[in-house]
Amino acid sequence: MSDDTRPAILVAGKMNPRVLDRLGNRFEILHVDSADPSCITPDIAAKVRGIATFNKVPAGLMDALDRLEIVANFGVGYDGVDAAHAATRGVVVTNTPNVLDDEVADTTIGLLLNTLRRLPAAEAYLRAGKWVSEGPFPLSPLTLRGRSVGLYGLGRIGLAIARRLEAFGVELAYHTRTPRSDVPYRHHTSLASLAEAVDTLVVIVPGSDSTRHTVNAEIFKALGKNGVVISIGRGITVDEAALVEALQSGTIAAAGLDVFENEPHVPQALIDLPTVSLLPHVGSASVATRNAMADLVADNLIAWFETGEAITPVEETPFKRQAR
Ligand code: NAP
Ligand code: 8YV
Repeated sequence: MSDDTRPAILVAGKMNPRVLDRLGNRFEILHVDSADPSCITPDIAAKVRGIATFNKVPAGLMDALDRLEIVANFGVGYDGVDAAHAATRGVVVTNTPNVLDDEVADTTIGLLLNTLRRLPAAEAYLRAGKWVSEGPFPLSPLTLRGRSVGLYGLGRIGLAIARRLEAFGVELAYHTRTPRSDVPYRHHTSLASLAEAVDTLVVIVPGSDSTRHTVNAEIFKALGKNGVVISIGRGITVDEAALVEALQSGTIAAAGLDVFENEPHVPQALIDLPTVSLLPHVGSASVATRNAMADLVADNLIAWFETGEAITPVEETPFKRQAR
């Protein structure tokens, strides 16, 4: 074994290069191919005290690392990190809240307008020379004008989306488990009640057992034939098979999706539908915002080992570092 005394950080698979640059000489970085516990050799197990991850740390990987203290996730959503298991082990999990709110909210507005006004199809039409050969692009059957928008989730990003939508002059309502006291929008105690009340649903809840497939056939029926669904939280919240059915049958009018159940795989039936606007999970994907996220990943690791306290621990693991 080496006599390196720097804390060892495990990177399983890919990591944003800025995270690795920022960790610099303070840490020893150990790379393995995947988050599968079988990748952990006795030498790695004896050293690793932290993990930097793109949202994939199963319980088995934590259990293969006796000295593990911290899992620093690149992303605000940490549904791929078993935070409940980390809590039982006294391991702190950190994520990247706040620094991406505005970027993801901007993307959501773009996706909403693309879906309603068919702007990507209009651009493809121009690029294909059809404006010249066939004349003006067909009028969009849908518009944001006169719509009422329901937000499923009104946390950091949901609120940033709502603030933007206020400027568009649409009616706003929301569903969360706990109503907020600091917003003027109408709260609905159930998602079904929200879907009955609005014609446009923006899905910005975390992926979890409590949200899995909650946007389903019942919700599409409640939205109605003018209904539009925009999904920017996590793919598992939307029942994709039921969504395809609802779009094909005209139960709802259109959908815009940035996240999918089995990324990067997108069902061909969705790709084939002209009433769907699709993005490859780019909500936060600008260089500036990804740099800010990378800095927060690195700063959490640095703070943990230098001050004994992480900057943005998730709610399941509000731990401080004990002398170990
Ligand atoms: P947040 O501040 O924790 O907000 C989550 C919101 O969802 C809260 O309003 C919460 O309210 C609500 N919620 C959670 N579980 C619920 C349930 N079972 N039923 C109803 N409402 C529920 O999180 P955030 O920072 O806004 O991020 C939200 C999610 O967006 C992330 O977890 C991530 O998955 C996703 N995301 C996607 C991208 C992208 O690139 N597409 C980028 C960033 C984030 P209550 O707790 O009161 O219910
Ligand atoms: C990231 C995200 O693109 O923060 C999140 O939860 O979904 C996105 O901002 C993703 O986590 C990077 O892996």
